[in-house]
Amino acid sequence: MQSCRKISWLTRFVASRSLRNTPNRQMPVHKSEKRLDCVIIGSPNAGKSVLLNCLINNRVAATSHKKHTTREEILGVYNYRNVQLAFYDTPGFVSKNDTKKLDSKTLQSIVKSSTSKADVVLIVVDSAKSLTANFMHTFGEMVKIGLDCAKIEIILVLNKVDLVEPKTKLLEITRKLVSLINGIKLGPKGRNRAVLDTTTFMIDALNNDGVVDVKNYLLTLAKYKPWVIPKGGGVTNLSEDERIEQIILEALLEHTHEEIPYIAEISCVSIKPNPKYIEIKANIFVDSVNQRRIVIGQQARTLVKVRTAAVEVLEEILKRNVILYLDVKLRSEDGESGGGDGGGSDDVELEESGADRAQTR
Ligand SMILES: Nc1nc2c(ncn2[C@@H]2O[C@H](COP(=O)(O)OP(=O)(O)OP(=O)(O)O)[C@@H](O)[C@H]2O)c(=O)[nH]1
Ligand SMILES: [Mg+2]
Repeated sequence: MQSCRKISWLTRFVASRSLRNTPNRQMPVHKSEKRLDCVIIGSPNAGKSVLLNCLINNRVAATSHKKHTTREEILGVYNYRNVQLAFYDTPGFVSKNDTKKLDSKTLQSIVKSSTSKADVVLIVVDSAKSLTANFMHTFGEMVKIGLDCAKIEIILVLNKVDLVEPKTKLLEITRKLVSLINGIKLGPKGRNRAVLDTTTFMIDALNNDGVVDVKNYLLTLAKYKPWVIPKGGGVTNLSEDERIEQIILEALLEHTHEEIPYIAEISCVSIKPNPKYIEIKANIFVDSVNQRRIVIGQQARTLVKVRTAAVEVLEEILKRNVILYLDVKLRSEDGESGGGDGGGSDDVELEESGADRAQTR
């Protein structure tokens, strides 16, 4: 994850909430405001969310070494003088035929709906992975969507270049991918698609290497239109609850079994600021008793790890001490338990488990 600028979530919470319900067209148009809508697409695990966080110098999207971390569109903005770069992170793009783990149609429809608002589509590629026939097919599908939707251009972003040796390999990768893009431009729907430029960047998003060049280039493409998030309105359209949920999800991905994070649903129940700390309560909903056991772990060890990891990030971002209560619940108990009091007979609320009292500040 990237380092984070100090932000005041609490003061921006109300602004971001009301913003989510406000269609752009109702915002006053300031003639001096410029904006560029940039949609980030790419295969699962290509590093899209790391790139988003890096581009906006902040931490809004969960990232992990596991695939399908991002499940919904996430907006993050970077403001420079009168220009706002609006970046839309999307779920990993999976081919229509790929039905593993998650509903590929749902994921594709999220990607397509995000891409429809793009001035620029950034196609992120994990350059450390081999260009298999399967990948090239999926890449072709992404290029078609990009060329059909982007109003200005598509940008090829070769990410994870730090993992590629020798570096001359990158030229070969670029040649193959650009020739596929050019082939699509010259194809059946080529007339409309061919007018768009394609620029290639090679970056290491994890170490913020080369990302500033992407940003500087995008700044030159911005057009006169109102900002999607007004000045002082924060860096994302995610509510404070959703940002906290992203952080807990990231910790859950890090510390639990492969399938669990895909099943689990995190719901922030309350955020109570006190003079010395912020108290946050969140539920983790799962489908079965067995899944709950996995999330909690023996003597609540897994849940303690999840909580410790989440608290560390929350404290870094909020610059405050955080007390986090995690309650693992069955989805079927949701209604009965009244939304997070630990009403179900089998519930484990971490603060009461006695396993990590030392964390309490
Ligand atoms: N070495 C290296 N690792 C990277 C780089 N960018 C991202 N990663 C790692 O790649 C993994 C995936 O990163 P994410 O940003 O979560 O990938 P994503 O494309 O958003 O994945 P989904 O949301 O699942 O589609 C994480 O473990 C990152 O730390 C990079 O430039 N270099
Ligand atoms: Mg992601």
